Amino acid sequence: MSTLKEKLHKKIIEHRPRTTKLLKDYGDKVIAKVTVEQVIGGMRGIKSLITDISYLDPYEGIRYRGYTLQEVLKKLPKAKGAEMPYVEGLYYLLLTGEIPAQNEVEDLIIDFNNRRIVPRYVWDVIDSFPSESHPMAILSAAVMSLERESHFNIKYKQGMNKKDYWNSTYEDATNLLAKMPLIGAYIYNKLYHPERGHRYPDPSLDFGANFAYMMGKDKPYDDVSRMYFIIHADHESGNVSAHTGHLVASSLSDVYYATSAMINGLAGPLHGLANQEVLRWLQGLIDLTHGKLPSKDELKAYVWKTLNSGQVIPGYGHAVLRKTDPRYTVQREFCLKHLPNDNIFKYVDALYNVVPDILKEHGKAKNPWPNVDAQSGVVQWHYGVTQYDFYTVLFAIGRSIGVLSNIIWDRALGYPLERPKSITTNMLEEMVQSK
Ligand code: NMX
Ligand code: MLT
Repeated sequence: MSTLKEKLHKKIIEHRPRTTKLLKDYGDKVIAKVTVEQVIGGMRGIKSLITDISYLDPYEGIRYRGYTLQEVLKKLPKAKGAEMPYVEGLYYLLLTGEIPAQNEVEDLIIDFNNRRIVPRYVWDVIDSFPSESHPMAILSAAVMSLERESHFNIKYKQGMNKKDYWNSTYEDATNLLAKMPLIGAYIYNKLYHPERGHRYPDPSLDFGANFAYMMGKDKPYDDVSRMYFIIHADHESGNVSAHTGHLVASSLSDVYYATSAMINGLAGPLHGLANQEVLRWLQGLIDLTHGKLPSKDELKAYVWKTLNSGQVIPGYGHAVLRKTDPRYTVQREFCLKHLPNDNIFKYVDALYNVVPDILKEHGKAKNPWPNVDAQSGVVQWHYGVTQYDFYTVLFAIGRSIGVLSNIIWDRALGYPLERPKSITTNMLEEMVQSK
């Protein structure tokens, strides 16, 4: 057993009695009420999911296993000379709750390397897509095609004990995670650089650096990749992608089915695809102003035009957050350090100074502040990834770290099939009248 798996096993054994006690001693304790608005309004704020991997405070933003993003970026081990930590270290942290030592991450990097081989048929699936296909559709299908590799399914058919579900799920999850950057880079090269072809990974490199290498990008794109994958990894469990992954896995569908499903949820413009939408919207503004930074009044007019035509301002607002997303801030700080004179960054920064006030005046969005997606495309564009359809694939690679960690723990703690109850409009009307 690898060091990480041993540590995880120990943590699972320690944790199980807490869940058992909660269920046995407090199973019928009421912890929340549900309003009509919540039932009709997308279940906002209903506390009905449990996870220890991350928690989202509306004013502070995300914490992974209790650590803020700044703390995660500071404390996790890094490669020599790197600004951003190893992605493998984040997987260790999310699974165990502990910051790994340098040698523990190095072991994990070797383990990931050994799991990187992608079967030929996955490349065939990707190659069979027409080149106009959206990269998220290709990614979802590529992950789905790997389903036949599932260890969980083999063990399940052999009659596995429920207590052991986590073990083969860990194998499947780690196998898939190690392959995600290869699949992403292959899709990128196929769609946008067919002349270059696929670059096979360099076994001496970690998750982030390898991705940069396969994308054909020089430093500091290795750090950009590490930063990207780390900040997008998890956002507690109610967001569409994490929730979809959890829901699908709750029927004991394997991690390939669940991850493909989470990718499909992430591909919507109100969720992960917003990063692509931000760049599309920005390009509209840049074209309109011929690349010359507009005045405050011109910016305001552009924002109001979007709102008045019944569209949302991409990259702003959030279902839970009520302040500027710390993931936005991490990327902004990176931009200030590495690309302060980038023209698109200047547009993004100028918009930051006008959009929140306009959204407040508009009076609809509960959160007028920017989310992660308002900044993420700018960094990619700067380093030459200008094909913004691809941006959500980067989000998906990052998000798979959190979703897969959650699924392993779901199985370890024996969380059951998810199956909430629905009611009809008639029933709801009767319920409110009888109150
Ligand atoms: N621009 C214009 N209107 C907005 C915005 C925005 N950025 N954000 C919210 N609203 C509107 C929203 O459409 C709704 O209008 P209506 O009453 O007509 O249906 C109203 O304000 C209330 O919505 P909220 O309760 O504030 O937001 P909700 O929780 O429903 O949705 C988002 C959250 C993120 C879907 C929403 O803020 C949005 O559409 N933002 C733009 C898209 C985006 O950036 N998504 C990325 C989110 C982060 N991620 O990576 O997933
Ligand atoms: C996310 O990272 O999943 C998004 O910010 C959306 C959310 O948390 O609802």
